[in-house]
Amino acid sequence: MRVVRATVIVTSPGRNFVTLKLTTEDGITGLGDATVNGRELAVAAYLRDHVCPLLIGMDAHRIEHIWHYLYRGAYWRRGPITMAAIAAVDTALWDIKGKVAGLPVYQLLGGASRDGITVYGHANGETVAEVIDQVAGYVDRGYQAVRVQCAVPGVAGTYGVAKTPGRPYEPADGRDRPTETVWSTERYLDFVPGMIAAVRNRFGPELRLLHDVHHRLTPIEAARLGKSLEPAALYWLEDPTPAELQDSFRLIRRHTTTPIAVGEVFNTLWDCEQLIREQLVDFIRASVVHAGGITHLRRIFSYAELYQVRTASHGATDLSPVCMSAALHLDLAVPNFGLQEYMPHTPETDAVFPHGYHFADGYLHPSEEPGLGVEIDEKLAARYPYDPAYLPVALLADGTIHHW
Ligand code: EZ4
Ligand code: CO
Repeated sequence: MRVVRATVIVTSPGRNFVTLKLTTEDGITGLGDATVNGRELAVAAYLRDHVCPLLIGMDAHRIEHIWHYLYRGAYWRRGPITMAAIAAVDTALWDIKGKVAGLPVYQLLGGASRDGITVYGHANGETVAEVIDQVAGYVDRGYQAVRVQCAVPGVAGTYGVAKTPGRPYEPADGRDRPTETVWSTERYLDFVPGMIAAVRNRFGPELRLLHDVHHRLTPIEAARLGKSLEPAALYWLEDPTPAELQDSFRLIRRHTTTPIAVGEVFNTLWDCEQLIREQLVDFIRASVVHAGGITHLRRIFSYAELYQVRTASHGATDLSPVCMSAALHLDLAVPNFGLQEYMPHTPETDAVFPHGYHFADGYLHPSEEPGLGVEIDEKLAARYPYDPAYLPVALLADGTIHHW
């Protein structure tokens, strides 16, 4: 079953998405997400110029072989652009295999290990009262887990707080250059424990509460925060410190039992091998699009399972509905599923990517259609041309570049 066409579709129905579409000689199509927020055209070029020509004539059934052909065959390994491109090919091939088999992809991965995918929503308030209101809204809609972020008084443009209420907040909105936000570790560390304690007191012990630090702290500051949050019994504290230096997490572990989730920017198993093997994290946040597709993410999850590390795939709105569909099939199948991030896309995005996954009573359910159960409306996609956008940068008061 030869691949006869490989096309890259860049569309911006509210934000930019890069999608790979493969077509086989019998007219079967498969989709893969290749979006790297703020660097979209680099992946589009990597695919168009270097990968699509190689795929023509290849046997679409040889998923594992093609993965290694693109990984080993490039010589230059890893990195977000390479791995997002490989992910898109891999995801599209799983989609095709499912359609050929007449089965949803989770059936090809071993079948359902659970009845539905527990997801968490995002509460992002300007004030603690607003955060509590938003959490209450999620609880009313049946969510069992909520990530809580709140504007820190005196810190303009705190990560995770929407500029326009109700709009997805990852603000890849700097058109010519990144917008600049300020950061104060002192104000943040002073404010966050009280904010989270207030939410915990209001909602009781059962609701899973999460908080994302977005790599802003040093290891010892992260240790202090983890310790101060212990009474609130977080489900996880996310990205407490940058993970390039993995020994940092040994230091955090020495001081706190607050569970740690890391990995939304990871590209391969080699980015988290030590973190998992030394049990320095509790949840691994790698995603289908940024960690080499279903084939490689499954490998990461299997490795994590050996060490009782659970899955927690990144699912922000800069990952397209194609990635979300793929994530749900994997989430349903793996034994060590933990929790899936879920931010609904805008109606414009949903219209460009019609999909069968749906939310009911706190759970997401993948489509039962053969393959991934997501398509792309190319005519509609063409009405939303690429729109340059950058993620913000964060500066300290003296102008030093900090981690955003
Ligand atoms: O800032 O996806 O947990 N979610 C996150 C996201 C990231 C964006 C970056 O593109 O940290 O909101
Ligand atoms: Co995050």
